[in-house]
Amino acid sequence: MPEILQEISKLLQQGRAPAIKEKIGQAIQEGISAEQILNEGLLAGMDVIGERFKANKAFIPEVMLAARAMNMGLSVLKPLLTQSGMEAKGVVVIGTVKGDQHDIGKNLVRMMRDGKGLKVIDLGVDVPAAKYLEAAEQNHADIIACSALLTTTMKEMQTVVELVKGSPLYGKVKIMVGGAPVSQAFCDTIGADCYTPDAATAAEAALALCG
Ligand code: B1M
Repeated sequence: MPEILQEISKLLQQGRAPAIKEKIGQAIQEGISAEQILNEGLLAGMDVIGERFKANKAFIPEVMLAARAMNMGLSVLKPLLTQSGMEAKGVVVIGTVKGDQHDIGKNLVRMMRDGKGLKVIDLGVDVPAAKYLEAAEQNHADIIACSALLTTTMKEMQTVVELVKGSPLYGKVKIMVGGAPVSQAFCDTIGADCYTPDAATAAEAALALCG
């Protein structure tokens, strides 16, 4: 692995957002692909922070700084991971469910979908079930996409599924779910339409559902 990717991973772990921005610029100039910078630099660094957080070796302020650096890094990579100027192939309403503030995975899914030429309406974090439906109706969405990172909040996805089933959107909108605690079995149990484990497959599946 190029040394600069290890440096990016380290800077992410240290939460050094401006330095990450500079280092990513340098990696791009060295000809390293955006995908490799994302996977082997930024996400590798976030994995380390995640493990340390789990083991009570990293604490919330440190994790928040790492998250800020991650989002800064994603903003630099965004133009390279997405294509612009094409006609929208479908409309997706995306958000992190009610009670959940984690947005990095959701931002990544959004970015990959932008890259597939889908129009993505991002409702942010802590999104109540009714707000997904409201936005889907207003924007004639093809897909409602829910992200959750907490075992305590993933149940909110079931509320979204049930609200859609009782609304005029039923049959018109597909519901996609994802996030670290979510699985295919959970998706089947709540009656959502599609589960994918990562942002790249989420983008491909969304495109297929719109097609
Ligand atoms: Co939190 N946190 N956190 N956290 N945090 C986790 C999730 C945790 C696993 C850490 C741990 O203890 N091991 C744990 C959850 C345990 C559980 O529920 N079983 C946890 C906890 C407990 C908490 C708090 C409760 C801590 C506290 O306050 N005591 C608190 C909750 C706040 C709240 O939401 N109400 C909290 C807070 C925070 C921060 C604010 C400090 C920060 C979030 C900052 C932010 O997002 N802006 C944070 C972070 C950063 C993490 C970890 C370290 C990293 C999460 C992340 O961004 N990963 C996380 C530990 C870990 O995951 N190892 C942890 C990188 C991201 C790219 O991955 O989001 O999984 P992920 O997305 C993936 C896939 O899941 C998928 O695509 C992405 C990859 O391509 N995906 C989808 C995601 N959404 C999708 C949707 C799709 C399809 C795929 O379709 C719709």
